[in-house]
Amino acid sequence: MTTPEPSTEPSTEPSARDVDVLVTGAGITGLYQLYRAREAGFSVQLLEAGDGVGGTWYWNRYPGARFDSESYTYGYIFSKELFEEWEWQEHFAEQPEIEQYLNHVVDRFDLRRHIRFGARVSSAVYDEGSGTWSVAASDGTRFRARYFVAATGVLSVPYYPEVPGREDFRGESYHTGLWPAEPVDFAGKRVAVIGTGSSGVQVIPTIADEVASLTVYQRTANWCTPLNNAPITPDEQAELRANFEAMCEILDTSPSGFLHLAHDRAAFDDSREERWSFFEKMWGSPGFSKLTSNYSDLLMDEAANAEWCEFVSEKIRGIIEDPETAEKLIPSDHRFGEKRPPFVTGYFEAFNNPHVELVDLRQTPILRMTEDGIETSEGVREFDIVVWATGFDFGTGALARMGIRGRDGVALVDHWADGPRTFLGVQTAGFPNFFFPGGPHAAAGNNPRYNGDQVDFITDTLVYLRSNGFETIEVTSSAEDTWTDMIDRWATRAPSFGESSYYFGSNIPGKPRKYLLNSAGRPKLFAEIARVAETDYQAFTLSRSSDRRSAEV
Ligand code: NA7
Repeated sequence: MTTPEPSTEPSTEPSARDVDVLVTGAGITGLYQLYRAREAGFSVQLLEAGDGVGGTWYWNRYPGARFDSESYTYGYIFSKELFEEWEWQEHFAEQPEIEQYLNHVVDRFDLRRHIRFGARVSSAVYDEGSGTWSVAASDGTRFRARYFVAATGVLSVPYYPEVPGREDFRGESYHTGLWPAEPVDFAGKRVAVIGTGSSGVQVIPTIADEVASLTVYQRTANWCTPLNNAPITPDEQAELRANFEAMCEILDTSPSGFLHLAHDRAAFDDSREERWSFFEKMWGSPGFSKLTSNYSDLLMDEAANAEWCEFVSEKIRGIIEDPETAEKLIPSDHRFGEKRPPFVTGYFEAFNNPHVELVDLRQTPILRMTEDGIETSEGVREFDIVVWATGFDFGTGALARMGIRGRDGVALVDHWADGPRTFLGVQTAGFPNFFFPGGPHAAAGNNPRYNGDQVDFITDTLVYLRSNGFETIEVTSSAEDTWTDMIDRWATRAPSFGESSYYFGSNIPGKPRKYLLNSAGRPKLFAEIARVAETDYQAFTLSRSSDRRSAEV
């Protein structure tokens, strides 16, 4: 990682505007933070790099981009009125509907006037004297904020692999995570998609019928299972509204923020026949239930996991007509759940289309991009459009690029040189009054539920500080150590996400291999938050400006 230069401008620079809370990022977490802080009576400004709201759901507007958590469980549940008036059209909404929803939320709660678009934070420096953050954005605006909240997301910095000659390609080239606002015309084009993670497997079947030819460059096959999406019927809409409180209860007590209840049986409590019949039910179930409602020991018992993988492999072989292609699409290097499983609609079926072809990069690696296409060890293929579905600098990518410097001018990237260190995934020692909900160590499940918990905690904390006359808050190193050690311990619990997963940062050359999620789940987060309140914020150092002045004397 590189260390951005600090701003040399003084924090009292006349054009800097004062604000209680400066939020960065108009995604689901940042908008909720804006709403909560404003409702609590703070002055709030939100800076957003894009030209519209949505965050990840603004930039990832590639064809086929959609939720794979149920729409009504991913959207906000803080307002029953909002829930009742917004009718999601599908159980797993597509990107345009998601963007419309978030715009609706912004207008319904009159949040837009607090948002500045086209303002990418370029530096954020803590000023110890005043206990404030001096924040500069790419559009020239400057703010001095008491509290700085970076809600910049975990999937916001697209990753392009270092393929020689990438810039030489003269055709159209797009990254799924930086998709243009204008529609891309795929009709009759020769298209390549590189990458078969959750994004690639959504794009591929969506454009397959439109293109002249589609070549899929796969390095690692993933355990894809059906999303089983459907429109929400009028009866289901009525049911959702009638059961709002019950749904919230389940979501608020779910360890990973999903609606799907855990199964009460281990795999070998059942006979093989019963297991395969249950697997069939899982195959037909919606989204993440294949992970959360499958046999209780699926991720812990190797034999159980292997049998589910055998079942899924049989399904893949049953769908794909060409046996060689089928074998290439069956993962051979990881078990189900070791990497983030994608959920698909028509993905395997797309390969039955004669103009869709799979290139196995394990057999024929990419050597370089040429002006006209992609060269692998088997030769050059020419393309009109190349889609890079090659993932993100996950977890810490955005925070590392904002020029964040805390006490004594220490850069966040230096403090985190060996991987992120946090308490509750919201604060890090040496960076007073700085919070990062929805960042590293935040979630391992249905993200908005965890991130919302963090925003609630941050807002309650700001209110506590105000009520008790404190102006600065900084987590202690020992609280940070305890939480970070806990995160690392949970990360190695076999056989959850493997180290080959980008959840350890392993997709980015040179990035430290450190776990970036919180696999202890929300119960652990809730327990720690409760402890913070019970112990009067012992995990933090709180101070008033008079304390700081006396310390300086
Ligand atoms: P992912 O899941 O990180 O997938 C990236 C894909 O790109 C994956 O198939 C990678 O293969 C592939 N990749 C990366 N580098 C290369 C190179 N150099 N050559 C060929 N292929 C490469 O990102 P997504 O955008 O699909 O999904 C991110 C999240 O969005 C997902 O988890 C959901 O939360 C939604 P690899 O597996 O590394 O061999």
